[in-house]
Amino acid sequence: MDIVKDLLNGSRLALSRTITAIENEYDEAVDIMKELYPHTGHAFVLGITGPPGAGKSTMTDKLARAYRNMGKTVGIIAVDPTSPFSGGAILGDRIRMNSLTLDEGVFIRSMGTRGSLGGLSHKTADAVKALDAFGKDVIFVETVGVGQSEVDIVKAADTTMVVLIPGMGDDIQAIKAGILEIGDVFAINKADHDGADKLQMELNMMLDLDGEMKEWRPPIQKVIASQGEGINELVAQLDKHYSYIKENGVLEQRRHERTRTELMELLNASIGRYITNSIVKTGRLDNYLEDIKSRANDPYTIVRSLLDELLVK
Ligand SMILES: Nc1nc2c(ncn2[C@@H]2O[C@H](COP(=O)(O)OP(=O)(O)O)[C@@H](O)[C@H]2O)c(=O)[nH]1
Ligand SMILES: [Mg+2]
Repeated sequence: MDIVKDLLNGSRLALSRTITAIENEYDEAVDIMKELYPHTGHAFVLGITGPPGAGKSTMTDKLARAYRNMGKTVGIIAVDPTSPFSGGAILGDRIRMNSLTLDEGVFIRSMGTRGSLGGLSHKTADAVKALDAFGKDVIFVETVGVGQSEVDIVKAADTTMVVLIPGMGDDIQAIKAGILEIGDVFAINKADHDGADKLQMELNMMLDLDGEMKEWRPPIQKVIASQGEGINELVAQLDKHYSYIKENGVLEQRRHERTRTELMELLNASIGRYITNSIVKTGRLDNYLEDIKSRANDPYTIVRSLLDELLVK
């Protein structure tokens, strides 16, 4: 496909169109992904999550610049599950990442919810692959919050960084289960505000309790993203984690798990669609419903016979 050739040859327009196709679930997206797939698997994917306003975009901007200074190319996907807007960069993010927009070595894209959240995590994963095939060395996936849907989104990442800020009060209790599970590196941003040390202490306690059996103890880095303070240290921590997962087979294991999940989800979705096409659209479903309601038949028997009919050839 021409669009794939162009993307692989470095066309930003082709990359942009590809992500649009992924986002809108155009039929051609599947064909594009097929051809891009052999070119993926090279980028370091960094997930960044945390509450709204924590400074994720500000931090992404600074981190991206740090990686650019090391000669690496950067892709950024800002995912906002609460926003119906997408396409270009969400305005606030664009301002926050101002310094990057003129850099040819950086590609920024926002994605919002056009469909379901579940769909969003799958689309994010495909967008990451497009950036990867394009040749980006480092790909940031910024997503709001620390709930289950965000956890799904950051599953596309090799390393996950959780950004917290002082003054969240009891919130940290509420989110701790989720964040302890997914955070490889913790950043306490807005360290210029009161309470950063207290938050660090609380977090350290939680990680100590949680981490006894774990080989990797997530580091906690204090940052003032708006002033660029602590960014180099953060990059060092991220690099350290990436080296660790590469050397200890964790990266391999995570990618294996991710590949498995992806294949299973794709398969389930395809089977679901196939069944929908054969039962719902042909009107057979309504007949079954009548039979079930009148007790002429039951759901279990119908499912069994449909499976025999549709899947066993
Ligand atoms: N005081 C202070 N403000 C910051 C810091 N980092 C970011 N901010 C501000 O916090 C606000 C939210 O930042 P943003 O990056 O958009 O947060 P996001 O929603 O997590 O992406 C912006 O007004 C930033 O300028 C920091 O280290 N200290
Ligand atoms: Mg943001």
